Amino acid sequence: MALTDSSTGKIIREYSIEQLKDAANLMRGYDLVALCAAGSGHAGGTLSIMDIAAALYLKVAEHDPNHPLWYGRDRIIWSTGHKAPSLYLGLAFASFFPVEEVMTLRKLGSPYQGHPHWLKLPGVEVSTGSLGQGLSIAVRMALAAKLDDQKHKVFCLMGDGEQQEGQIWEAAMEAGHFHLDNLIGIIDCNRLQIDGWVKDVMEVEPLAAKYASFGWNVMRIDGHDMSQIVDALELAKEVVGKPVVILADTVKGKGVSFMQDQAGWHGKAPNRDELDKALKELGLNERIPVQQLLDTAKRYQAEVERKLDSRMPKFTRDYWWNVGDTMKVKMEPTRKGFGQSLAENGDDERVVCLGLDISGSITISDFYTAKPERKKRWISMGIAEQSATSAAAGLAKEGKLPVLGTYATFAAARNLDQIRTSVCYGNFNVLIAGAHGGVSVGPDGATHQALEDLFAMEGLPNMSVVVPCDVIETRKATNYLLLQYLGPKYIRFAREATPVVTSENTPFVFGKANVIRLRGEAANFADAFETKLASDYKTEREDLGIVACGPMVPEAMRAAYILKRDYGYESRVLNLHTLKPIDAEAIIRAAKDTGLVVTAEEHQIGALAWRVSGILTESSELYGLPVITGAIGVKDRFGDSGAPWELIKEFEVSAEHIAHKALELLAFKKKRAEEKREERERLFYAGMR
Ligand SMILES: Cc1ncc(C[n+]2csc(CCOP(=O)(O)OP(=O)(O)O)c2C)c(N)n1
Repeated sequence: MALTDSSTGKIIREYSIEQLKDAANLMRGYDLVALCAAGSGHAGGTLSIMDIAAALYLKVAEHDPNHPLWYGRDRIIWSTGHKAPSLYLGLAFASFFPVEEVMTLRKLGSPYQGHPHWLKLPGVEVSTGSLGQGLSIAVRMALAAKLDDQKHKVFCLMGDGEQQEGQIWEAAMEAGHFHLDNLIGIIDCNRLQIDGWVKDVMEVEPLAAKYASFGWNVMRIDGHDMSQIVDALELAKEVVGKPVVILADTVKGKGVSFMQDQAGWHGKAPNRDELDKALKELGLNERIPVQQLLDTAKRYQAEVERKLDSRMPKFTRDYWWNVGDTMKVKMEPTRKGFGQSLAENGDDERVVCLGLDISGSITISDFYTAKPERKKRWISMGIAEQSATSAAAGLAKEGKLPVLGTYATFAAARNLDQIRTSVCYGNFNVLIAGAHGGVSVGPDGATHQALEDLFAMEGLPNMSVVVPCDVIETRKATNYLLLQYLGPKYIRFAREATPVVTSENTPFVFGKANVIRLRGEAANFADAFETKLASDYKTEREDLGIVACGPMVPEAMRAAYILKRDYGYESRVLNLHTLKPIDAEAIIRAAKDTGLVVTAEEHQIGALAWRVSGILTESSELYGLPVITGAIGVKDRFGDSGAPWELIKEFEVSAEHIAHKALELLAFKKKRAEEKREERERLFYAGMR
């Protein structure tokens, strides 16, 4: 069967093998145009899985583009979420929506998110992106079909690197246990993952023997031979009494010579030249209206920017980073500081680093890059955050100083119970790096944006939490946590280039906040400010305090600049780089001295705001004193694809939003002071009478 009209049962379009091959080739071309327009994404894996996507969406799966939720449809679970464009193109070619729309891929507000989101796009069955979860969902959907006596099939697409996730094997065991013959797993065996060859990162083979031992029927095919793909899928539908897994041998980057078998093309998009070259190789340069498609993407993007800018709070001039002639700032990725520290301190024989298949990107591999002899203290774990966390506890128990890191959401949420029980309860000396924190992974979208990690990390007994504000502070914080601090520790930093606002001389004392004060304009933004340890700072009777951590520190500084230049207000910016243990004294003093505190966090509101309010409400020094508070942060919503700086605007966490909130509260503070003065006068005159 294939594309079906669900009301009549008639086939909408029948594809021949030749037509499927051609469709897959065209889909590869559109994929590369969409990635080029997005400026990011995953070329390698989308190309390797495209023949399977074409066979499934155009020929094998029974579904109806006009009724995406038709109950009798086959379900396709896209567990390998980063290959979302192949899924989108499968649906587009099956006429669920026009292919031109896919060109808005990875842009703010687009239904074509970096990772698939079923609530945004008809035809997408479930939301994925955190690897290893799809098969469990598919198992339950297959069981649900059995419960309801339904005949439809559930397909689940996975990667071979993805097989390293332990959850896959729980699901594999369940499917075998329940004899789910309506479940068909397909593994895109392109033999590569991010850190290199799967066999070197963490061997998963022999997959056939493993699945067979869990009671699955196993088929192995050439994943680029269209006849073999279609035959295997059709055959799989006929198997009785067992789930089926199709191991499809593929080539990452298939079809484009310079992308084939190259790990470097895993998470990369072609530029315009590379796109033209690739399309030529695919024989598509005459068949795809490239410029027209890129223009569609450009128009969408222009509208995104126009809308965002129209919603921004306005001031006397544009204060955005590096727009003016003065107050220029240097930008550098915060993550580099982490790698620099590991490179500097890695000679200590106790240091052991654990790789989680994102090593270059988060800079943890800098530990051994210049010193290959350290490789013996490098443990590649594969995509296995839970096991790696408990493994780190084991290393710490034996006197090592283990470091592990990945996307903050997989470093602090995927493995939360392991952090809680293996690491924190045992009070082990494990350094966990929540890399690519907050909105800094932009176009990857909600599944990859850690906006909740700090809640859990702060809430764990024994855990210390540091959120440095720039590349230099990240290096200093890592130095301290790695070699001097004993116990469970979490450091969170960003992926993107962010403003460098500290220097070698800026104090960094674990657990102690810094006060940052604007001292006038300067050619360089950082030079316009003076920074002192909060405990060394004497009040200057400022109008407000802005308490910030991480990338919100530079934003808070810029807000202080806006408030001073446009309104004459003085702000005391507190850089609260250590969230736990928190510098309560610095917060209480800021509240007492100014009477107005705004918190700023690149996180769901609360990791910082609620801790600060907790301190303010509990402090006996503040009993009876009026303190006005406001909070800037993400307002209880999931993330979205978009450029990181766009997301700063979208989530309303920019300096402009901090300044706007501060002005609202300052007006309130002024009004209250006015009312108090009038009350005092009234009482005075009443006393005279
Ligand atoms: C739980 C989780 N950990 C890490 C990642 C980051 N990540 C995205 S793709 C990828 C490699 C996947 O390898 P594989 O399954 O072989 O896919 P392919 O190489 O075919 O793209 C990783 C580690 C993720 N998305 N989810």
